[in-house]
Amino acid sequence: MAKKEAAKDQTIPAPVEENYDSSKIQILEGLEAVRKRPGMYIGSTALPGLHHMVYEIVDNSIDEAMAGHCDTIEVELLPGNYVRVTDNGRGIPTDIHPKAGVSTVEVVLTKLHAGGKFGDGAYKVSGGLHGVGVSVVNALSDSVRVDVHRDGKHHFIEFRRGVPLAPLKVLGNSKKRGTVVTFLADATIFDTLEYRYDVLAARLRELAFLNKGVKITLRDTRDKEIKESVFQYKGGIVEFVKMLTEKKNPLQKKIFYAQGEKEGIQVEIALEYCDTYSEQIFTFANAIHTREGGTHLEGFRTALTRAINEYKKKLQLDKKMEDSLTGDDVREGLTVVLSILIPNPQFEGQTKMKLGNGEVKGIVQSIVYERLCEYFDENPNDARRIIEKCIQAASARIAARKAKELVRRKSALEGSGLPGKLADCSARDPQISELFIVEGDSAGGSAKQGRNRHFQAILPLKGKITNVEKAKLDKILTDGEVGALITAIGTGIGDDFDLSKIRYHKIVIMTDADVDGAHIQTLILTFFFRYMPQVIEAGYLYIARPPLYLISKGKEKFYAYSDDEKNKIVKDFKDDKYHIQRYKGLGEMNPEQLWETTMSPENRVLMQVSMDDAVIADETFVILMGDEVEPRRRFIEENARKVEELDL
Ligand code: 1YM
Repeated sequence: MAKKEAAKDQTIPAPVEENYDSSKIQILEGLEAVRKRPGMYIGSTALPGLHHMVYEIVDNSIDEAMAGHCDTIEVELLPGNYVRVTDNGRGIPTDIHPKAGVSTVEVVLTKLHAGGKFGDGAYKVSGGLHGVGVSVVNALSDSVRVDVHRDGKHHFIEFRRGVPLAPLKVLGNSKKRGTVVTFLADATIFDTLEYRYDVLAARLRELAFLNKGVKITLRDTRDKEIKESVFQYKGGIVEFVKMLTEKKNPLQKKIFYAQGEKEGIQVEIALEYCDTYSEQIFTFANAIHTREGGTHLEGFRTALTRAINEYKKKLQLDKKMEDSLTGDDVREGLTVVLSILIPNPQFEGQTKMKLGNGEVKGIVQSIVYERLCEYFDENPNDARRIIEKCIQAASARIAARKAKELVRRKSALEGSGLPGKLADCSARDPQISELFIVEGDSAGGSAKQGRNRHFQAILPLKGKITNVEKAKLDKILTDGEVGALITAIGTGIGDDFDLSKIRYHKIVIMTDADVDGAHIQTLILTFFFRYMPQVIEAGYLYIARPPLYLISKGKEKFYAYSDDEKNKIVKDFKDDKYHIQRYKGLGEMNPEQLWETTMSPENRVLMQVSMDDAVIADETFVILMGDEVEPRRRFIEENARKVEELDL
C-alpha cells in the first residue's frame, strides 16, 4: 500500500500509538468508500459535483470568517484544472492530534466528517449541501496540497488520491496567517474538469452577500485571457436585494431589513417591492440555497400575509377590496432574501434543498411579523403603496380566473381541446413525443412537411409572444399565441399546473439563427422560466440548432453549424470547386433539408435548457426583458447559442 511505503521514507519517526494501524486502515476504508460512491457524498460526478468540490473547501474558509478570524478568501482556477483556495484565517491546526497521533491537518484531510468542529463547541454553520468536509475532496482528488501559515511557520503536506505522501512538515518561517488548499480533481472520477467561471462566480457572490464584509475573489488563469471578479458587500443581503431589483422600479424608499435571534436560531431578512409582477424569494439555511423552501419560507409567508392584511384594515384600504389578500397577492412584485443560521439543519425534499426543522416556522414568523409591523408604522407611505399594489394583484387574480375559464371553455369548443394551428403527432406516449415550437408560418409549413408525423408535433407561433416580464398573468393567458402553447403542452398553468399531464417530453424551440430569432427564443424561455419552471427542471425543454451554412461540392452536401465548422470543411476541399450558402432563416430550407439538419434525431443538435442557477437566469431575464434595448441586443448576440450542448 502506498501509505506504508511513504511511511518508510519518512525522516520523522512514526508516532507510537496503539491503534495507529487500525485507524489508518479505517481512514483508507473511508476514502475508498467515497471513491466508490462519489455521488453519495457530492451529489454527482458531473459538473455540479465538480463545483461542489470547490464549495466544500471554500466552506471551511467561510466558517473561519463567520468565527471572526478571516476576512479574505481567494479562489483560483489554474492551468491544468488545478484549483487553489486561500484564506487569511488562523490556519488549520498543525499540532499532533492526541487520538490519531498525526497532525490535525492530516486528520482533517483524511478522516470523514472531521469537518464537524472539535473543540470549542461552535457549530458548523456554513456546511455545503452535503456538508461532507474536505476529506471527501481529498478522496476524490488526484492530488491535494495544503499549506498552513500559523505560529510563524509555513507548514506543508501533500496527498495523492487521499493518501498522505509524508507527514506535515515545516518548510520555513512565515509572517502570514491562513490556509491554502490546492487540488486537482480526479479525472477518472469526474465526467469533466472544466469548471464554469460564471457558475462559481454566482455562488461566490452569493456567499459574499450572505457574509457581510468578507472579500471573496475568483480568478481564472486557465486561459491566456485572465478573468477576475471581486465580491465584497458591506451591506450584506440588503445589497443582494438591491442587485436583484437593480433594473426594476421599487415601490419603497428604503429596502426593508430585519435581524433577530430566538432559541439559538438567527434570522436575517431583506425585502423590497417593485412594480413588476413576478416574485423572487431566495431562502438560505446556513448559506445553503434552499431552492425548495421549507419551514423558514412558510414562517415568512404567514407573517407577510398577516401583516399586510392587518395594515390593509388599519389604513382603511378595505374599502377598495373587501376580500382578504391571498399569499399570491401579497407576493406579486416582491423580492426577498431570507437567511437563517441554525445549529442542526435538516434538509429534506427531492433535492435535499428544503428546510425541515419544525421549530423554525414560528421563530421566523414572529420575528418577521413584529419587524414588518414596526416598519409599516414608521413608513406609512411605503405601506400604502405596497398594499395598493397587493390590491391590484388581487383584482388581476380575479380577472385571471375569469380569463382562464374563458380559455378552458374556448378549448372545449374546439373539439379535441387542442389549438387549431397545432399539427399534432399521432403518437400518444409523451415519452417519445416531441413538440417543435417554430417561429413564423413559413418555417412552420416546412417543419410540418419535413417532420416525422408519428412522434413530432409542430406549433407555429406568429411573431413575438407577449413579453411576460412586463405583462400580467391575465393578459398572458388571453394572448392567443401563449394560450395555444399552454393548451398544446397540456399541463395547465399556475395553481392548475400538473407535470404528469405533459404531452411531450421534448419541447423544442426552433427559431432562426439571427437576432430576432434569439429574441423570440428568449421570450419563450422567459415564459417557461416564469410560469412552467418545472418543465425546465424536468429537462423537457430544448433549443434546436439549425445549421448556419450549406456547403455543396458536386453532388455532395455538408452542413456547418458554426463558422469554425464551415472553415474546417472548406479547408479539406483544397482546390476543389464548392459553393457556400448561408442560411438566414429556417424558411430558406426546404422540408427535406429542415428534417435532415435540424429535426431528425440522427443528425440534429439539441441543447437542453437547464436552470442551473436561478440567480443568473433571473438576472438575464431582467436584462433581456427590461426597458433598455442596447444591453439586451448585446446580450442576445453574445449568448444566443451558448447553452450547453448535448448529444442526443
Ligand atoms: C482553504 C481552506 O480550511 N481554513 C481553515 C480551516 C480550519 C480553521 C481555520 C481552524 C478552525 C478552528 C481552529 C476551530 C479548520 N480547523 C479544523 C479543525 N481553508 C481552511 N481555517 N483553528 C483553525 O474550528 O476550532 C477543521 S477546518 F478541526 F482542525 F479544527
